[in-house]
Amino acid sequence: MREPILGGIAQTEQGRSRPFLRAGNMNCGGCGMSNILQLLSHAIAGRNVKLVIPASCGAITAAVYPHSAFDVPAILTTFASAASVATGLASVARINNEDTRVICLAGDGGTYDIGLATLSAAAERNENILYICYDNEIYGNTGGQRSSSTPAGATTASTPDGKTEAKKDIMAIMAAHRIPYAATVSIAHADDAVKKMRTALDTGGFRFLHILSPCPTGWKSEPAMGIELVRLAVRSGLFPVYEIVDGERYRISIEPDFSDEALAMYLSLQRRFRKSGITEAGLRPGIEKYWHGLRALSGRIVPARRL
Ligand SMILES: Cc1ncc(C[n+]2csc(CCOP(=O)(O)OP(=O)(O)O)c2C)c(N)n1
Ligand code: SF4
Repeated sequence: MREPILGGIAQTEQGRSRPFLRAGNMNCGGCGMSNILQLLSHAIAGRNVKLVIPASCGAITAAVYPHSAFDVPAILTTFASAASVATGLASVARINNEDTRVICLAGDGGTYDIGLATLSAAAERNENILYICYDNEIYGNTGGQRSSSTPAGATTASTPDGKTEAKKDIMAIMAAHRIPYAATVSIAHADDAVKKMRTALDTGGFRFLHILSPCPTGWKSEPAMGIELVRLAVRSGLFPVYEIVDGERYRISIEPDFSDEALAMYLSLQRRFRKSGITEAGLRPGIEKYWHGLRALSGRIVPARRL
């Protein structure tokens, strides 16, 4: 039996600690996706898992064949086929009566843009897959081009003056498929994150997790500030943390305080927002509009003073 080395620690059924993302992986220092994989280790805790990863930084994480930094079997796919390959693996597991969770791990480019057709098809068929989008808001692996998840105002390799279009609402798209479980996850709130990952692992049918994933390389931020950036995004209301059951029951998981100071700090700690000059005052109306919609969907009564 292999001894644990570095990386995420997973408790197996035998109580043995086991890393899910091992040392020797290729992620940049401070990569949010590494944090996600560490949290996933805690959630998996002995469950049998297979990973499907389309073209992305995640496809490089494992390092050079025949070595792998993942402690589970991982298949790398083209962008367009990830959800289809996962469908095949889930079908084989069902036919063989195997208790296996098939997890698709994809970036925002693979999710919001290039893989959207097969993602939608698998969600519509309610395939037994957990699809995790680690959203670094760029095509990170190819030098940081804009995706439809990049927020307005962010400078990328293909939007040198700052993107002008708003970020696509992927959660609304997934809710429209009426899948059993969808949630947004904050890596700055570990208990909530692991709880949601466990719910997603143990729910049948199609599940979707959307996780904001700091990318110091593309965001032009300090590697040590990733978790703090997510905390600021959640606190300011910029990244709402909530769950959607069956596409219609919305539950807000974490209440923001809508702090302008937190929003200003979020912007100032990333050089990608400098050139466009986007400010917290510029972002606030969009945040308010989103939260009004979210409150209405979650059936919460909105105090007059707050959103
Ligand atoms: C159809 C196709 N177009 C382009 C590429 C080149 N490519 C490989 S990884 C990548 C970026 C993926 O971005 P994202 O899905 O956001 O994941 P990240 O790299 O940020 O982890 C691109 C464009 C490709 N492999 N296939
Ligand atoms: S480019 Fe960004 S997402 Fe890719 S490994 Fe580096 S920090 Fe992580």
